[in-house]
Formats: sequence, structure tokens, C-alpha cells
Amino acid sequence: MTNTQTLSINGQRLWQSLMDLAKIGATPKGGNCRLALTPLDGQGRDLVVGWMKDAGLDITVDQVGNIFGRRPGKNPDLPPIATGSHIDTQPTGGKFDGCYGVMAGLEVMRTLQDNNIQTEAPLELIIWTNEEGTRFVPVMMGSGVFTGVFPLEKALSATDKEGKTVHDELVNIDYAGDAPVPGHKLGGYIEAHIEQGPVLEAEDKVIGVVTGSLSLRWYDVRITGMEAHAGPTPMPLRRDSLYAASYLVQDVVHIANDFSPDGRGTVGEIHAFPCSRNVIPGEIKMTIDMRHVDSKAIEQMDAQLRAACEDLRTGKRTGYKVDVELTDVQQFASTPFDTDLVDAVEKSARQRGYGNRRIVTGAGHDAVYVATVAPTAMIFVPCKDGISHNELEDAKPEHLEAGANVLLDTMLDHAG
Ligand code: HGY
Ligand code: MN
Ligand code: MN
Repeated sequence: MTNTQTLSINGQRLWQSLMDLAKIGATPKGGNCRLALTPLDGQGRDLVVGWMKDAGLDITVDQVGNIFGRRPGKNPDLPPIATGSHIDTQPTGGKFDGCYGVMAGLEVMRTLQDNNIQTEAPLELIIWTNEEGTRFVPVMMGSGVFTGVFPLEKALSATDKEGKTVHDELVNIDYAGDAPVPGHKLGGYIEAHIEQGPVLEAEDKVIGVVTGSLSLRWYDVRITGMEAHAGPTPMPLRRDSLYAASYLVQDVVHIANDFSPDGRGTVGEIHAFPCSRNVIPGEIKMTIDMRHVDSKAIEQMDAQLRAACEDLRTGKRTGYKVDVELTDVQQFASTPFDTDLVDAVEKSARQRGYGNRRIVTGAGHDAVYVATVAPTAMIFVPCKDGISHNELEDAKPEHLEAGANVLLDTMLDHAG
């Protein structure tokens, strides 16, 4: 019987699986584009499900397409200790965001299989549907439905820009499962992920002991002015919606800077209608992503955003009135993780001699929603130059191996 204290994962096998998965939806600059529920996402799911079966896991799929690979424990009545993440990507995604957490969990299962170790509680590896929220909103959709944060119907009826629904796209890739949501009880959940920021690398740390997440607010904005001819229409008579939007784009950044260092403000999408060179834009649709570690600060940022919208409505900034419709799309408050699990992550990093530090995640993760129903923690590893949501995303094999070893220890710690 192997002493589980000296047990370690196979870093080479972990790296190889990440590179093999990255071949699906590979982009010219070395990234990945596997948008949620596209055929490429389906291919990625099929590949990983095959590996999960080879690792001896029993597979179930729920009604929103979340995939569960269960490793039976000695006591089937205990709730599983789970790990996982996502394999859907951003359009200019990298090879590690999400995929690392799923491959690290798979590597833990493979290592236990190799050493014929059975834990007291079952273990579970989860692939969550549509974590990125780029093709379909809301973000962290699968974990949000699993934990009852939003109803199944809201997810299944969500549409992409071509009007395709989550329901139909799940059927198309054959992942419209029948396991009911909200889902089964979890005894604990630990998610490994690249930091997607510069802190660990700057401090030469290997493990980020994640203590919780930022607050997040997502909005849609529609600004309506009036289409008119770009030639004969004198400047004072225009109601140019894009010129008005240009103030709001700056306001989003200025508000985040007013709440530095933890404020975040991003306009990621902006669409001008009718999008013709010689027509004054009559309508703008844009997105806003605001975040802050402090729930009170995000409230103040929200108030400043609403005031900025009002100044556009009244014409105070531009000299002409426009209609501004600000829609709340999604929000979650700053989420603390489970102190016992966080301590267990830190203990493993220390025992293995990995430089580590406590850190709050600036990105949203499925762990944020799982934390509302089960003890939850995350393990961060550095990524090159802190870059993510970019095809250049990169990480060191030895850091990925370290994170997976900490995941192994933490899961064994809690699964008996
Ligand atoms: O938006 C996020 O923080 C995550 O990458 N979906
Ligand atoms: Mn992610
Ligand atoms: Mn992401």
C-alpha cells in the first residue's frame, strides 16, 4: 500500500494530455478556440470523457451538459469530494484556462488508479458547461444551474448571436443529459486553475492559496440616438450614439481607476448600428464588466455608472439627448472559500516545499458558485507574464505538476 504522503502525480502525462486537448480548436498563434457547445467543444468533451472512462470513472451528464466522472469510494453513501473546471474557451483563448483544472483532476484520478488507491468517500471530476459566458450568457452557466443560482430554463433558452439556443446546441453535440439539476450534494470541491494575473510570477511563488473571489457585475447597454446622413447633417443637429458611447467607455475605465487598486472596468463588446461608414450611428449595443474585491465598493461603482448614463440621457456630456438603457445581466458578491480547505491547500504546498501565498481571484470561476453549496477552495499556479484570455497564454510544466500534487493531497486529505 503506497504511503499517500509520498504519492505524486505524473507531470509528463499531465502536460501531454493538455497538449493533446489543445490540438482541438488550435489557433494560429498557439491558442485555443472551442466556444461553448460548438462542435469543437463537443470534440473536446468526447476526448476527455474517453480519458475519464480509461481512468475508471463512471460518467453521468446532467440536464445542462455538466459532465461528472465518479471514482467510487469505499463508502458510497458519502458525498463525493470533487474537482474540475471547464474546457470551453474564449475566442482567443489559451491552452490552460479551465483545461488545466480538468486535466489536473484527471491526473489525480489516473494516479489513484495506477496505485490502486480507494478513498473512503467517492471522488468526482467535473467538466462544467459554458464557464466563459462568451457565446451564451450567463457566465459560469453550468455550475450556476447545478447549484441552483439560476433556473435550468434560463440556461436552456439562452441564445447566441445567431439565435441558436443552449438546448439545441447541447442536443447537437449529444450532451443533453438527464441527471437532474440542481445537482447532487458535494462533500467538497477544489479547483486548480492558472492565476490569469501577474502576482505569483512577480513574487516567484508556485502555489496561490485562493481565499475567495471578487464581486462581479455584468451589464448590457443600449444607446439610441438617430441615424442620419454623414454628409448633409450639420454637427449641431446630430444625435450620434457612438460619440455618446465613447464617453461611457471612458467612464467605465475612470470609475475602475477611481476605485484602484482593486477596481476593474471593461467594455469588451461594442456594436454600432447600422455600421455603415456614411451613416451617423443611430444605436449602440455594448457590454460592461465591473469587478471589485469589496462588495460595498462595487455598489458605489454601480452608482457612478448609473450617474454617467443619466448624464448621457440629459445631454450634459454631448449637448444632445440620447436614450440609454442599462440592463443588469449578472452579478455575484465577493465569495470567501472554505477555511479548512484553504488551510489544507496551504499545508500541502508547505509540506511539498512549494513557495506559496494567499490570494483572491480576480477572475470568476465555477468554484464561486459551487462555494454557495459546498466547502470550496482553489489552487492557483502562475501563468507566463500573467497573460490569459489570449492565445499567448502559457505555463511551466513544473508549476502545473506542483498544482496537481497539491490537488492530490487536498482531495485525499478530505476523502479519507
Ligand atoms: O469572466 C471571468 O472571469 C471568467 O474567465 N469567465
Ligand atoms: Mn477559467
Ligand atoms: Mn476564462
